[in-house]
This record gives sequence, C-alpha cells and structure tokens, in this order.
Amino acid sequence: MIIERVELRVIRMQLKEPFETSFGREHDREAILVTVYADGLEGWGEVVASRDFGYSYETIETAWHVLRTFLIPAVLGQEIPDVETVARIGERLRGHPMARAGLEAAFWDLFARRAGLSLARYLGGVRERVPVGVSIGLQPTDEILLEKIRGYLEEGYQRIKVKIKPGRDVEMIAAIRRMFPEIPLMADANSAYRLEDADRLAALDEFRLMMIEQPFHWDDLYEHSLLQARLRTPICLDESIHTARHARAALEMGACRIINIKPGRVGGLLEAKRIHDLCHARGVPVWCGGMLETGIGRAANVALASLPGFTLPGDLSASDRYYHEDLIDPPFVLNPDGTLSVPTGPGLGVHVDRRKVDRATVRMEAFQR
Ligand code: NPQ
Ligand code: MG
Repeated sequence: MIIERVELRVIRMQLKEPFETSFGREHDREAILVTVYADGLEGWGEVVASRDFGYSYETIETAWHVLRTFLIPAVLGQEIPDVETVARIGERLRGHPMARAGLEAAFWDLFARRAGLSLARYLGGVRERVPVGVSIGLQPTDEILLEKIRGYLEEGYQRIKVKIKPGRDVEMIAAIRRMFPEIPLMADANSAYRLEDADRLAALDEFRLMMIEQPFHWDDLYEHSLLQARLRTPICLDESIHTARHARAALEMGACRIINIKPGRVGGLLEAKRIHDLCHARGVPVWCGGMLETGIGRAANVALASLPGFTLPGDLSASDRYYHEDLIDPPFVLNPDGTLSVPTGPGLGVHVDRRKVDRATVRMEAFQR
C-alpha cells in the first residue's frame, strides 16, 4: 500500500483520579495518536509516552520529534507491503520504542482492516475474552487503599496489583492480606529498590504474592537474578525487558519467572509477539501490561492478550477505570466474569469517535505526500 497521509495528535485526557507510582503522580494523561491513510483505509495507533519522563526516558516531545523527523518521512509516499517493513524501519533507530510502537500499531490496524480480519485474529489470537486485573496507584493511607481494593473486587476484577516503594511495602501488604487473605495479589515497585533492600523484599515472601514486579533498576537484569535466587515469590520484569533478546537473557540467567509485555516498551506489537512466542515455547507465563491507554491503545493490547501464552490477568481494565469518557464508542466494559471481550470487527474493531478525539486534541500536524 502507498501511504498517502499520516496525522499526529497530542491528546490530553483528565484522569478520574490521580495515579501515583514510585516515580511520580499523574493528574491527566497526554499521549500521541497516529493515523495512517492508504487505499481508502485508515489505521490508528497510540504512543504511550507521557509528558514527563518517569516510567522511561521517552516523552511526548521526544516521540513527536522521532516520528516527524525520521519515521514518518520513511513511510510517507512509500509502498509499505507489511508490518515487518515498518518494524525494520523502526529498528534502524536505537531506542525510542514507544514512538516506533505507536506508528507500527497504526499499520497493524491498517493491514488487519485490509485483510478483513480483527487485529486479534490477524495476530494469531485464540481467545474471545481475556482475563483482566486492575493496577491501583499509591494511596494516602492503607484504609483508603483497602476501600479501593474492595471496590474493584466488587466490580469483578480478577486480580489486584498495588504499587509499592520503600516505606510503603511490608506493612501495607500485610494489611491487605489481613483483610483479603485469598485474593490474587501482586506488587509493582517500578524500580524503587536497590540491591541493599533485598532483605525487605524477601520479607514479602510470606504474603503469597503472585509476583513482585520490577523491584530494581529499569535496565537491570543481573541484580534481579541475585534477588530471584533468594525469593520463593516469582519476579516479573517490566521496565527491564526491551526486546526478545532481553527476555531470553533474563530467563536464562534466572532474573525473572514471569514477563509483563507492553508493546510500547518493546517497540511494537511484532516484538511483543516475539517475546510471547519465546515465553510460550518455554512455558513461561506472560501478561499484558498497561500504560493508562485510551480505547485505541487498549484495543491493541486486548488483541495482543488474546494470544495463547497470555495466561495471567493483564493490566487491561475497562475504559471507566481511568476515564469518564473514552475516545472509542462503545467503551470497553468489564464482563461479569472479570474479562474484557476481544473486539471482532476488522482491525482494532472499535469505533474511534472523531468528535471526542477533536475535543481531546491539544496539538495536531498532518503529513501529506
Ligand atoms: C506499570 N502501569 O505497570 C505501569 C506504570 C505506569 C497501569 O501500573 C502515566 C502514563 C502514568 C503511564 C504511571 C500501570 C503512568 C504510566 C505508571 C505507566 O508499571
Ligand atoms: Mg510495571
């Protein structure tokens, strides 16, 4: 397909409530939407970088720069036969996975629509519904956190993930376990600990957590392998897994037993699928992470999570977990069994509401061949 037009938009969405992690607090979500046009079809992708660095070094500004200066000129007016071609263009850059993933996602949507298939089917998905959990940010007090957990359990979420950091860990998890002895529970540190804190993390072993996510540095594998050797609880790596090569190295050195897959973190759905395939072949469970996506990024994640190796509930909450009003219609809603239904229409399989997109847009640029 000859790519006729690409549009970039920065959108800003008010969060229902602030989301706090070990690296900071967000009140609203900014993201970039990418739209590609060819042969009378369009494809939508979401770049999950934020206004500020924190989760990673990428920001809206770095992603915008990389897209308009390097990636869009490489596809505009070109014959692009498949997503592999887009991925190869992206791989010429070092780093900037979120920028690359957002463009690639738009092409996945475009090519799946051309094939008349849902993105899930196009990727090789096998599930009609995917199990979902919820990620709860740091709260002012344990009492407020316990109330939040109770609310999400009542809504039907299949597992609870809480954020931890030094000073908000063992006692807080103990309080959760006293109130909810049996729920599927996990903790995400977003790289807040150092190797010297290993005793504190080992003290979490008694709480039967499903996993501890990313305790150490965002690019570390080795120190995680030292910690995993001391823990019964599986370590799950998020920030540290940048490619399928990293995933293989992490598994072979015993740095983790579970991997969180996010297309934005690993440069796109193609690399995400490679990590899935590697883990699936080795019997290593994976789950789909979340980046406070709008319905556009969420739909791509749900499609990815329909692959057979995604056996654990993902951070794939319903649209109303973060936003009063999503950009897609209808929004994602939680099924009574704690799943999200995988869209079956062509491509992402969701209707992008352009009026809502326009209202959320704070910056726009179009590139025409
Ligand atoms: C994680 N997500 O698994 C990330 C981290 C995260 C749902 O826990 C703005 C944009 C704020 C993206 C905060 C969840 C964010 C963000 C945290 C991602 O580690
Ligand atoms: Mg995480």
